[in-house]
Amino acid sequence: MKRKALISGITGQDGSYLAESLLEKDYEVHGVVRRVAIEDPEHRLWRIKHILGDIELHPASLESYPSIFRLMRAVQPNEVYHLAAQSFVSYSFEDEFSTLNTNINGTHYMLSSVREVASRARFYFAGSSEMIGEANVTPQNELTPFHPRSAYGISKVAGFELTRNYREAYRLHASSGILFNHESPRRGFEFVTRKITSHAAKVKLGLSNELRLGNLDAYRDWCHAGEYVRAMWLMLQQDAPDDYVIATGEAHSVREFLEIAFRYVGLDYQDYVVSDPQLYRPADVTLLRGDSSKARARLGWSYNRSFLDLVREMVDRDLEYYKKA
Ligand code: NDP
Ligand code: GDR
Repeated sequence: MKRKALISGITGQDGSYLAESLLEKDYEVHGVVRRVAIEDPEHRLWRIKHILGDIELHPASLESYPSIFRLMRAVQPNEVYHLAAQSFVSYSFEDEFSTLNTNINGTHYMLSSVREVASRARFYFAGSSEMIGEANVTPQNELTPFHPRSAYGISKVAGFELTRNYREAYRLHASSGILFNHESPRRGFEFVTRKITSHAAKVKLGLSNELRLGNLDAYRDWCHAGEYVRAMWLMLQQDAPDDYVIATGEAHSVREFLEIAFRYVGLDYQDYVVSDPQLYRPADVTLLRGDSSKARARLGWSYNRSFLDLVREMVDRDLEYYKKA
């Protein structure tokens, strides 16, 4: 019989890559989506348009325990990947309340439903390097103390602790990935990498002549999202649940990303970038660089794409996108 996976956040960047990868492994793939997504597939399902015939989507609300509970009971998944979240750190400063509600309660509802009606299912929680936040050591690993710098980071710490508590108290096979930044041509336009690559493409094509940005001196450990969904799956294939840092071990600044993207299309970013004080966060994270030795040793996880290739792939795809637009 096919193994069944249930993915929350299947319409997002990671959810779309994970769904593809599970289909390749011959899973029956189910996705939790907002009702509005089903009503507006053109805009809301663009990342999974090409696999819609192969997956089953279920409308449910992360804000409603009964809707998650009923879905879990009906699907009876073998594996649950809880990726849905208000994932934009900047927005969490504008609305702490909805970020905390969605990210903490949504995770709690998923865990509690698994415990009540699918307790043999294996559970993955999408933790983040934003839980580590302003670290006192570099590189950061599973033992680095958490010092989140936003409501988003705080909500992920709560989700991480809930997941650990369900593992310890109720013996759920529940694991968390502490994933560092990962990007791709499917990244949302609000995140800095896609904002940069889309503007590099637009400037090159004469569709824009300005890019407004905030802090260019933050360092992030950036990888391709396609590489990270494999790590999520590997975590759920282990006999025992655990928590793993997934990172490349390389950090680059926003400024370096910007320089490379603009240089790739033959331009100097300094001619187009405007510093916008509104885009600086009340508290930012200065330097994230992860140490994923544990994942390499225990999961056999490794990655094989370079930072330069990631930037170039994103710019290339944005050039194609805006040429067609
Ligand atoms: P995206 O922002 O691309 O996707 C988020 C997903 O969550 C979408 O499917 C979105 O649905 C869904 N969602 C958001 N709010 C709600 C809500 N209120 N109710 C139901 N669904 C909701 O994120 P990524 O794919 O990049 O990230 C996946 C997960 O991994 C997130 O939890 C994120 O916080 C975490 N993470 C991401 C990292 C990264 O670098 N990408 C690094 C570390 C952790 P809709 O399409 O309808 O809005
Ligand atoms: P991040 O990603 O906060 O690391 O969270 P983001 O791309 O939003 O910011 C990275 C860094 O760039 C700086 N920055 C800007 N950021 C945005 N979005 N827009 C700008 O104009 C801009 N100018 C400078 C930021 O200040 C920051 O330092 C991502 C998300 O995917 C989270 O869900 C995930 O948990 C973490 O990565 C790991």
